[in-house]
Amino acid sequence: RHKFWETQPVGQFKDVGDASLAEGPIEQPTPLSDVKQEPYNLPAPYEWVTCDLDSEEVCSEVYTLLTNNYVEDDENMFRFNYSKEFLQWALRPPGYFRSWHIGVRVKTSKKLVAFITGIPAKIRVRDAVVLLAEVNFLCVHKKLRSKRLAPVMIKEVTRRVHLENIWQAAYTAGVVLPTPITTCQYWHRSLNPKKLIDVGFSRLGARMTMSRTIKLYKLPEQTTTPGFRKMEPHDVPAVTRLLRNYLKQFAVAPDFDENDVEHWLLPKEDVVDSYLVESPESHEITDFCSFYTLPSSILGSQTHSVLKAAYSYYNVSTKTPLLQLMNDALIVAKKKEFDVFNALDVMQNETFLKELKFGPGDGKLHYYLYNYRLKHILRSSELGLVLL
Ligand code: MYA
Ligand code: JJ1
Repeated sequence: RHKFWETQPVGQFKDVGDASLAEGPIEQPTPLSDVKQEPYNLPAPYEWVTCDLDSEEVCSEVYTLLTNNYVEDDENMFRFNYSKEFLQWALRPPGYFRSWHIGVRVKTSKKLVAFITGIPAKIRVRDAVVLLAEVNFLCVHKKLRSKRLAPVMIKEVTRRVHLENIWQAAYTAGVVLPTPITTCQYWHRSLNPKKLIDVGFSRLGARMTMSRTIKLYKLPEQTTTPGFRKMEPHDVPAVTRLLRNYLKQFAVAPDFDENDVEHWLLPKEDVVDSYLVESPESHEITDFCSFYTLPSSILGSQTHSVLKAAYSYYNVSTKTPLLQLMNDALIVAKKKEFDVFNALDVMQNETFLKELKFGPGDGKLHYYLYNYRLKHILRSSELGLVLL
């Protein structure tokens, strides 16, 4: 059934639930001198390129490939539209490897037709901190689908990760592969219900009019938590402490240091937003919330071309109830003219989703580890990791 994935060191369907197999790496590392030195073979018309994302021109080519060919919903109504600034942020974290930004071009025309990336990350899996590659942005041009290019691209990124002496990876997909460590549900909170209904993202509920719907989703103009403010550079040490302490409770979560927090969580316009609560009395940082900006192209509409979506990222509550903190996040997202606020049912998100009028979407997101076995599938609430 999975001619490629059956050959890879990943949990196989036949082994699900087999507690006799140990938790940890599936295969041992080989000496670096045994890692294949030459790239895998592509079909003759194509060639490998390393994409230099410092180059405005290359970045635009990647942006165009993804804008026209990346992930769509199951009815092909919307397509992720990651911005160039977002891609540069997502792909150049501390310690990134340029060699993991892999393109495929047509030899004759030099047109970019496929892409896959890795970035290094430290992820804690129960008690073990694993240095791994987060693999993302796998994309094959629509005209080149079903030619088995994806397996070659996955093998090539694997080879380049191995060359850096890294032997594990984490990735997400909307499709079921061998075998998820957990499966998450997408939830959506309407901020601009009229537009969402107009473009077919959501529907008028039973016995609901447009004006009742708009009223249902209305939010206050101002946030409610005293001391709620945007994160600033001098907050990095306090936010790092808060987040590290919070993420301890999850079975799988990033092991962020201050450099990571500076990169991933300091606000970057139209890319990532972070807010925190500074106690008006003690000036302690007690709570934190963040979301990233990922618009989608609207494929069919005469009236609107982009859906502006915020995605819940990392949130920590120690003093402000999470429900109140996330309500403030919705208020700032609405002020920034997002149409919808999306979240997965990871971490403690289930404690606010229904109450804050999120509704379940038609999409699921499966999380995977490469060359690392877990004895048991996790509940989504045991997952402390959000990939972009
Ligand atoms: S997930 C986002 C993926 N991208 C999209 O969905 C964009 C739109 N779709 C496309 O561009 C193509 O349909 C893609 C497949 C490129 C997805 N992850 O070439 P094919 C398997 C893994 O004939 P195509 C993200 O970016 C499929 O089961 N495998 O198919 C994370 C089959 O194998 P098998 C996938 O449709 C990516 C084979 O590919 C996926 O032309 C993580 C068919 O190949 C998928 N999303 O192209 C990658 N979709 O026969 C893994 C299909 O066995 C990283 N397939 O069932 C692993 C870790 C590597 C590093 C390890 C370091 C140590
Ligand atoms: O956005 C998604 N679904 C929307 C739109 C559905 C359009 C028809 N298919 C949705 N809308 C309902 C919202 C409604 C608002 C009021 C309350 C009730 C709910 O459900 C879905 C997620 O639900 N998104 C996708 O399908 C996109 C792909 C998701 C998989 C991504 C995998 C790629 C990751 C690689 O890193």
